[in-house]
Amino acid sequence: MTADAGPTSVDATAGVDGTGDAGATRAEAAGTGGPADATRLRRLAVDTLDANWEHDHTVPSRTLYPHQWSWDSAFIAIGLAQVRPDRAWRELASLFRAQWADGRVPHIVFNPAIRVGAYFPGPEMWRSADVPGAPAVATSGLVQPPVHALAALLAYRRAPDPRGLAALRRLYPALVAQQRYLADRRDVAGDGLVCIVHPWESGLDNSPAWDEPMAAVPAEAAVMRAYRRHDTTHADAAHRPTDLDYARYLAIVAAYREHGYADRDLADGHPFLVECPLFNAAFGAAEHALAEIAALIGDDPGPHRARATRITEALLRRLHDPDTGTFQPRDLRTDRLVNARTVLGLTPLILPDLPTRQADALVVEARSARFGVARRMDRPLPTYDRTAPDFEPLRYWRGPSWLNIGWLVRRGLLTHGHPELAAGLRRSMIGLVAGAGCHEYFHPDTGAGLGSPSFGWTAALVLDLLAD
Ligand code: 9WN
Repeated sequence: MTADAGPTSVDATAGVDGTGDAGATRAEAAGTGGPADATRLRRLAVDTLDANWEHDHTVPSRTLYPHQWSWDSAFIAIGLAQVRPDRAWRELASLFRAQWADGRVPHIVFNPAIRVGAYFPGPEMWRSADVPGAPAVATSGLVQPPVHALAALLAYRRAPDPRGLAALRRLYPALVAQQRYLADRRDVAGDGLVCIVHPWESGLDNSPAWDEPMAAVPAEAAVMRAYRRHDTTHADAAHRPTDLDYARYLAIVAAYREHGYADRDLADGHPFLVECPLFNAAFGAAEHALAEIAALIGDDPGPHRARATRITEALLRRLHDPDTGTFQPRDLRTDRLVNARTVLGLTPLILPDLPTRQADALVVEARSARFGVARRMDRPLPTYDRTAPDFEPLRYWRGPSWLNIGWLVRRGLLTHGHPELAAGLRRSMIGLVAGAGCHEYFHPDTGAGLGSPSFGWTAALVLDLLAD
């Protein structure tokens, strides 16, 4: 059981489905109906964001993740823009203050006021201060999916005032530098796609998508006896990555750190090199968003549009699996596509220039028994093929439902002309929060809340969904 401060769950029996839809699921019925329910949910979400606000950023969770995380801040800014626009811009500004000289936006920015040991692995493992070009504040050396340009654009659309425009103008060069880092330093295969060098960079840390590449990383679970994991004191160990996963995570961090976090020659020996469909879809979507931001601030959108086109073409060439019709990660160490069918494969739907044929195939995959997207969803969207024998309904990214992923898939469904499916997914996601509160993730069968009960992006994204 976790012990975050702030509001916990709402009464699952409160509120009825005012739409009169027969056959609504329990989660859907628990509060997606009348305006009173929406008000109650909004209150819960705002209270959660307020409780997690920490001087210039929002912590994902007070207990499990007490620092600033990169893609969390992006999702959180989207929700904050509606209720606390000033904080939305401060959230993004504080993250980008920690950008490295090479343009990388670190996946964790450590708050020096938090006691040593409150999160593992902490600054002592990353040792960013030893690296020329790292900021004064301690950070990790990894990145996360670049959803920030999209977040900045959407935040501005929610609060389109002169302060927002000024904030966009200030952020734009940093967002461009973030993309340039990824394009110039992380295109390990030279194919126009970004390579991630650690599963943490995907944001879906222990997804079955990484099982094949991770199996090749030499490590032993016993290594973890030398460390104290912090996550398992706040969350059930059965929900979290295993000790063997962590031993491998640390081995990959050590390899990258010893390489000075330099990206040259990675192909010669770095133990984990993967092209991820979600990361690269975000990379492409960022160029589409930058084109719109450029137009808003009087800059030239043309180069962004051209780059966006090239990224979509590269995704199609390198990560599209014609046998399944979906997108799969490519393990650069074997040059093979990974087999596991995870929700990562659906996320290129967020690209507006994905051709209709491939988009349609992704919609077929989304509607299949594997993922169950429907106008009336009887269960939440899982993160992994629920028909797979190794589907795990409780373990983190190996089955449970997460709001940021549902939010991205819904956005993709809207982009490609499936408003009814998008509406079904939206109802299902709002129902999850109505039934269980702003949890970190949810049981993919029952909708029960799992992980942290007061999680930042869940609160922010439910606000965004309610506003649509
Ligand atoms: C490692 C903060 C982060 C999210 C990731 C999620 C989890 C960290 C951890 O928490 O990862 O980065 O300690 O498990 O997997 O997506 O950004 O919420």
